[in-house]
Amino acid sequence: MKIKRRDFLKLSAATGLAAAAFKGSTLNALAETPRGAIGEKPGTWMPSTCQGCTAWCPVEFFVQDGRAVKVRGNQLSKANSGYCCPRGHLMLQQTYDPDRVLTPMKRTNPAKGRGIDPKFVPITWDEALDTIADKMMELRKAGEPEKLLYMRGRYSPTSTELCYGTMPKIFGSPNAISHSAICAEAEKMGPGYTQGFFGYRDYDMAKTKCLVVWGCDPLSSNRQVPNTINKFGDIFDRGTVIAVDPRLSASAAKANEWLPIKPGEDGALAAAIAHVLLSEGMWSKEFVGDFKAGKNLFRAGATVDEAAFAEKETHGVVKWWNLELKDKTPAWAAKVTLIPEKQIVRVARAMGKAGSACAVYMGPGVAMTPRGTYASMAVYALNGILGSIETEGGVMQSSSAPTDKFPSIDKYLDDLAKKSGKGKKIDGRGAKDMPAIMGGIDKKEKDGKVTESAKANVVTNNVANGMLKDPGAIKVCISTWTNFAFSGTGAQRWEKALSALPFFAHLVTNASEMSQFADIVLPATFAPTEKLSIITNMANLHGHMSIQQPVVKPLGQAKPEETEMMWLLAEKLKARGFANLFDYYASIEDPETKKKPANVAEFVEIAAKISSHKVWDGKDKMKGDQISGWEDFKKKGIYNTETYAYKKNWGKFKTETKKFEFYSETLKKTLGLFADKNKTTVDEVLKASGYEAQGELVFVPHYESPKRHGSQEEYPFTFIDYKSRLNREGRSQNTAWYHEFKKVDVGDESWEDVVKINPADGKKLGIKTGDMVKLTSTNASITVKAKLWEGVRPGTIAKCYGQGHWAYGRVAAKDYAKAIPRGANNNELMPDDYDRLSGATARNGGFTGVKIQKA
Ligand SMILES: Nc1nc2c(c(=O)[nH]1)N[C@H]1C(S)=C(S)[C@@H](COP(=O)(O)OP(=O)(O)OC[C@H]3O[C@@H](n4cnc5c(=O)[nH]c(N)nc54)[C@H](O)[C@@H]3O)O[C@H]1N2
Ligand SMILES: Nc1nc2c(c(=O)[nH]1)N[C@H]1C(S)=C(S)[C@@H](COP(=O)(O)OP(=O)(O)OC[C@H]3O[C@@H](n4cnc5c(=O)[nH]c(N)nc54)[C@H](O)[C@@H]3O)O[C@H]1N2
Ligand code: SF4
Ligand SMILES: [Mo]
Repeated sequence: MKIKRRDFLKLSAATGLAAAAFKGSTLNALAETPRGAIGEKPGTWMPSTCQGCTAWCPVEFFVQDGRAVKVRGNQLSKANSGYCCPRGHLMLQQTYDPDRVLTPMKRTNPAKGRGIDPKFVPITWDEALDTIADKMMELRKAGEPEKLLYMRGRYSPTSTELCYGTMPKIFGSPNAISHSAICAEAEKMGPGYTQGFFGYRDYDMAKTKCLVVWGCDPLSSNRQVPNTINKFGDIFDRGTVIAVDPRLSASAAKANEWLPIKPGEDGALAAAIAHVLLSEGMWSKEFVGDFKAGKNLFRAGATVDEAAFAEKETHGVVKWWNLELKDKTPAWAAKVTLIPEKQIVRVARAMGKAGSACAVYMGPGVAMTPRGTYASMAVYALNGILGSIETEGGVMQSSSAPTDKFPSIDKYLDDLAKKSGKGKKIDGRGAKDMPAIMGGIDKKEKDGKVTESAKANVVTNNVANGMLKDPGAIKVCISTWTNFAFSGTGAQRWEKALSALPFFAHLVTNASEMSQFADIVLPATFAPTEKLSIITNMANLHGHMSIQQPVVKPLGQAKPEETEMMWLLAEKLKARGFANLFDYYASIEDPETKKKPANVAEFVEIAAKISSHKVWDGKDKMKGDQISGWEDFKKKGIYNTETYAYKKNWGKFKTETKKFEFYSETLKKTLGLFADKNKTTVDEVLKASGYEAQGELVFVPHYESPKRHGSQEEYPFTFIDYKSRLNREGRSQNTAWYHEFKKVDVGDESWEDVVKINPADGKKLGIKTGDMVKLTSTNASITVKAKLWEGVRPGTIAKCYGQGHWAYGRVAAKDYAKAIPRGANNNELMPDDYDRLSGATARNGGFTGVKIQKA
C-alpha cells in the first residue's frame, strides 16, 4: 500500500507520531497548538522577511490557528518574484526547534571549556538583566568602560543601530565588533578600489548574454538565489554561462564552460582574460575609449605610450597594461591556473562577444583569501574592460530603499564615554600589518576644514587573538546572534579566549558552541517569525524594504535582542545611576504621532516606524510602490523601488578621479594616508601585511601567488570550503530537513558530512567511498567520511561548511550532552589568516594544505 504524503501527515497527527518526534522542552507549547493538514483549516498569509542568507527575501507565512505552517516569497516582491529558495522552508523547523532556549539561563559551573557542562539553570529576565547591568556598572565605576565588548553576528540592518551603533558608544567602549569581516568583506575591495563602490552588486540577469559566475554558486548560495534560479535557464538561450570554481558546483554543473581553476589562482586567469580582451580589441570603446589613431597597440610583451590612448569613463588602462597585463598571456596563465590555454581564449572571446551585456558575478571564492584584495580587483576589473558597468545585461551598484536614520547620540555621550570610546580596538585594525582599509577614505568637514583619513574596517576573527594576547582587555562581553567559536576559522582560538573571559552574556535562539562559554544566555526571538524589524536589500534591479514581524507568538520567553532587550537593559542601567542609554532610547519619536515611547512595546514599534516611514507616510514622493500608511505597509510587507537606471553613476563614480580606475588613485591615496599615519611607507605596509607587490604595481589589479599554510610535501592536498544550499549561515543544522535533504548539494549525501576526494587520489591513497579519514592541517585534525568524486581535480579536496556542531541541539550535534560533533567543522581545520588590506578572514583560495590518512 502506498501512503500519500498528505495521508501520512494526517496519520502521524492522529497517532501522535509527530508529537513524539518533538520530545523536549517545547513539547507542551506544541501540544497546545491544534494541528491539521495545510489547507484544511482557514489561515492567513502574513508577510515577513527571511534572513536565512544575505538575500533577505521578503516572504509570507501561512498561519493557521497561530501556527506558521508554510512559507513562500512575498507575492509583491520584485527581487524574488514571489518565490523563496529551498532553505526558506527550513524556517518552520527553526521556529519550532524543540531545542530552542526558552528562558534566561545562568551558568552555575565556573569552569569553562568544550565538553565542560556549564550547568545552566533557568532564571528570570529580571535576575539576568540585573546581573548584566551590575557587571557593566563595575566597569564604569572603575573608569574602564572600554572593557565592554559588544559583538554582533547576523543582524537586522535597521534596528542594529540601536545596539551595535549606539549601546557601546554611549556606554564608552570602542569595542563594537560586527561579523562582517568573517562574511564577505574582501569581495568589496574589487568594486571599491576600481569603481568607488564598496558594496555588493546586482546583476541584470534578465538581459545578460554572458554570465560569468566566479568564485560563487548563485544557484545555491550568495546573495540572490531565488532570482538566479528564476533567470538562469533563459541565459542559455541568449548566450553563455561560464563558471570559474575549483569544485563542480550546481552552477558549474549546468554551465556551458566550467573552469576548474587551481585554488587561489584567480588573479592569473583574470589577467589573461584581460590580456586577450585588450590584445584582440574587445574592450568597450564606449566605456574605456580608444587609441587616438584607431589602431590597437596592445600587443603581448609590448609597452604602450599612455598618450596614444584617449580614455572615456575609465582611468589608467594603459598603465595597467604596461605594469601588469602585457606579459600575462593565456599560455602563462594556463601553467599556473591549470586551465587549458585554448579554454582561456575561448572564454575570453565569449565574454568579449557579449561585451557590455556580459556580467562577471564575482563571489568570495576569489576574494576571501589571504591576498584576496588584488584578485578581487583583477576579476572585477573585467567588468570595466567589457564596459558592463550599469548597462543592459551588466552589473549594477545595489539599489537601496530609503530608510531613515535614528537621531544623533552626541548629546548622550558623557565625558567618560567620549574619552574611553576613542581608545584602541581589540581587533588590531589599523596596525601596520592589518590596514583593514575596506571603505576607502573618510572625509570630514569641521569649521570649514576638511580632514581625511583611511577608513578602518572591523577585523572580526582577530578579536580572539586580541583577547588571548591581552587577557585583561575585555572583562564584560555581550553578544547577539553570533557563533564565532564555530563560524570563525581557527575556531579553537575562540574557545580559548571565551574560556578566559570573565563575564559573557549571549543573546541567541539556541545554546550553540559559543553559548557553552556564556555566564548568561538570553532567549532571542527567531527573527523571521517572531521579531519586529525593517530589512532592506536588492535584486533584479530593484531595491526593497520589507517588514519582519511576529507572525506567531514568540516561543517561551524569547525577546528581540536589538530592541526590546536593549531597552530593558537600559532601564536597569538607569536604576543604577547611568541613565544616558535609556534617555537616548526614550527620546526617539514616532514619525507619525510625534509621541515618544512610554514603554518597551512602543519603543520597538517606533524604531521600526522611524526606519521605514519614508516609504509609507506620504511626505516623500516615492518613485516605486505607492503605500498608504504604516498599516498598509505592515499588510503588504514590502516596498519595491523603481527599476535601476542604466549608467546612473557614469561620470560620478566615488573614486578620486570620478572614473572607473584601472590604476587606482583611490587606493594610492588611501594607502598613502595610512602609511603616513603609521610613519612608514606604502611598500613597507604591503610587505608587513604579506603581499608580494611593491611600487606602482600596488595600485593596479594584479596577480599575487596564492599563500598556503603547510608545505606541498607535508600537506599535499589543497582544501576547498563552500556553503551548503541548505546552510542558513551557521544556523539551520539543528533541523532534520537539513540532514534529510543534504543530497541537494552536488556530490553530497543525506545525513553525512563527506570530504570529496578525486578517485585518482583515492586509488593512490587506498581510500574508498565510505572510509573514515583523518584530515590534518597546520592547525588541527578532523575526522570525516570520504567520498570519491570527480567534481574536484586531483590534489584538491572539498568539504561543505555547516556541519561539525558539537553543541546547538540534539540534531546538529551527534551527542549534545557529551559534546560530540556530527561530522566535522571546517573551521577547526582551517587556520586563521586574513586579507589584511580589507581585514577579511580567509576561507577560500585553497590556503589550507592538508594531509589525508585513513582513520
Ligand atoms: N545556501 C546559502 N547561501 C548563502 C549563505 C548560506 O549560508 N547558505 N550565506 C550568505 C552569506 S552570509 C554570504 S556572505 C554569501 C556568500 O556566500 P558564497 O557566495 O556562497 O561564498 P562562499 O561560501 O565563500 O563560497 C565560495 C565559493 O568559491 C569556491 N572557491 C573556493 N576557493 C576558490 C578559489 O580559489 N577560486 C575560485 N574561483 N573559487 C573558489 C567554492 O567552491 C564556493 O563555490 O552567501 C549568502 N548565501
Ligand atoms: N568555513 C566557513 N566558515 C564560515 C563561512 C563559510 O562559508 N565557511 N561563512 C561565513 C559567513 S559568510 C558568515 S556571515 C558567518 C556567520 O557566522 P555567525 O555570524 O557567527 O552566525 P551563525 O553561525 O550563522 O549563527 C549564530 C548563532 O545565532 C543564533 N541564532 C540563530 N537564529 C537566530 C535569530 O533569529 N536571532 C538570534 N538572536 N540568534 C539566532 C544561534 O545560536 C546561532 O548559533 O560565518 C562565516 N563562517
Ligand atoms: S534563505 Fe536566502 S534566498 Fe532563501 S528564502 Fe531565505 S533569504 Fe531568500
Ligand atoms: Mo556572510
